[in-house]
Amino acid sequence: MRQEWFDEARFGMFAHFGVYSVAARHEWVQSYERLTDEEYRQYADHFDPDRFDARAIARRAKETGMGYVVLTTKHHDGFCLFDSALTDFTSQHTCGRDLVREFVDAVRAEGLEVGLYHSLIDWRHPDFTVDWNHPRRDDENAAALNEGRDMARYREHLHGQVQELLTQYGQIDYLFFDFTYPEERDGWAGKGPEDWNADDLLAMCRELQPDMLVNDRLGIPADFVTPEQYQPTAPLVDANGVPQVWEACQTLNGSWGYHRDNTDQKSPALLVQMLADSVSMDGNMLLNIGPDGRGAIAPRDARTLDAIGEWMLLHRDAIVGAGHAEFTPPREGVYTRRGDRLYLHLFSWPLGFVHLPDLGGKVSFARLLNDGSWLKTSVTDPEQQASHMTPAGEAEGTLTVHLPVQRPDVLVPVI
Ligand code: H79
Repeated sequence: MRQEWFDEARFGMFAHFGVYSVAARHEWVQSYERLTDEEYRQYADHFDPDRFDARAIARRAKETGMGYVVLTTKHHDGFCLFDSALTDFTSQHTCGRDLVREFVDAVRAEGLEVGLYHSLIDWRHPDFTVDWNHPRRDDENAAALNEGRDMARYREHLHGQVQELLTQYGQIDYLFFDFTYPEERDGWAGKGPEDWNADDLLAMCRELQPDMLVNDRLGIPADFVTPEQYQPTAPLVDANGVPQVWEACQTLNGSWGYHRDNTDQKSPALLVQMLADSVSMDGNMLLNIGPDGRGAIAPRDARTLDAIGEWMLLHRDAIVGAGHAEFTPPREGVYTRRGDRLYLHLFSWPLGFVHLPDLGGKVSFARLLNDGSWLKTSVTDPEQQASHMTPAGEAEGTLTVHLPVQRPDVLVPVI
């Protein structure tokens, strides 16, 4: 099955890097601030990623416990990190480097799966029509800007670049297209699967890279669905109730590209909770870093990844190869399951005991995962329900796990 490695890995790294990393105020800066191509060009002219070290990124992903890494080959601004015959707006042109090649080689060398991100949107291409998220939508006479633009020619460009990526870099394991927005807004059109000729584009992916996973953002069903910056509240199913392979993509501070002045950093403990939460619902988490204007992993991001990596070192078995468990967890946390081992990720640390409904008689041994230490358990005796020694209202068969008063000194304790 195509997605076996993906289900197993559960945790991947996203890296958003481009000329917007030099602007350092969100990867949508050109659209948010309605910058002209000329105004935006200065960031490309001064794009000099002297500290972009693909091996360091790949190594960091591995040390964080991640199984795959995904790099932006082109974002909505149209700037390519690879050597494309179809445009000069590339890293090859500005700094003489094919960063996609460096990335693919480095990720493979670490034994991780290789993922590429490619934007369907291209604000710089002369044939890409102005729509509601285009930087030029507020220009005087904006509608006239669409005269002479021809999406058929853009489609050729898009398909051509995807073909380059899927034929010149060896085996690609994963492709994240971004994104489809068919609804109208503010009197402007959006773009749907027919704008990309999604059927043919997906068929080409299948032909060139038969084992590659493709996400759902062409606007047609593919291999996995991609909730962005939110956590589903239950395992995802399609309209017919069929379970979906899914991956939540998440930022460290709300921006995908490096945003220097945004200090709204999620804590390592919250990020581990989000990861456990995803796995508890049979999903993956793709955690993003935005390398800085020189291509280096920002120190605050490195510290966050270090802390998560330290947790993963001890708790890997509760994440990698794990998935949903058919038991109702206690209010303190979530379950994951791997084989016949059930893991309880405790998001809060209760006083003395945690009570697990329906698990009485089902657990042969309980321990803390971080240090392997045994935890005493007892099964609530229904005769004792009324006594002051046991909490009222617990169902028959509740397993009580006795906890030390001291919370283990890890981001999220797991039993
Ligand atoms: O590259 C990053 C962002 O710049 C870009 N996607 C991430 C990975 C992005 N910016 N804004 N958006 C995406 C908003 C788009 C959200 C949607 Fe969807 C994507 C709407 C439909 C597809 C997420 C998944 C929300 C609904 C389904």
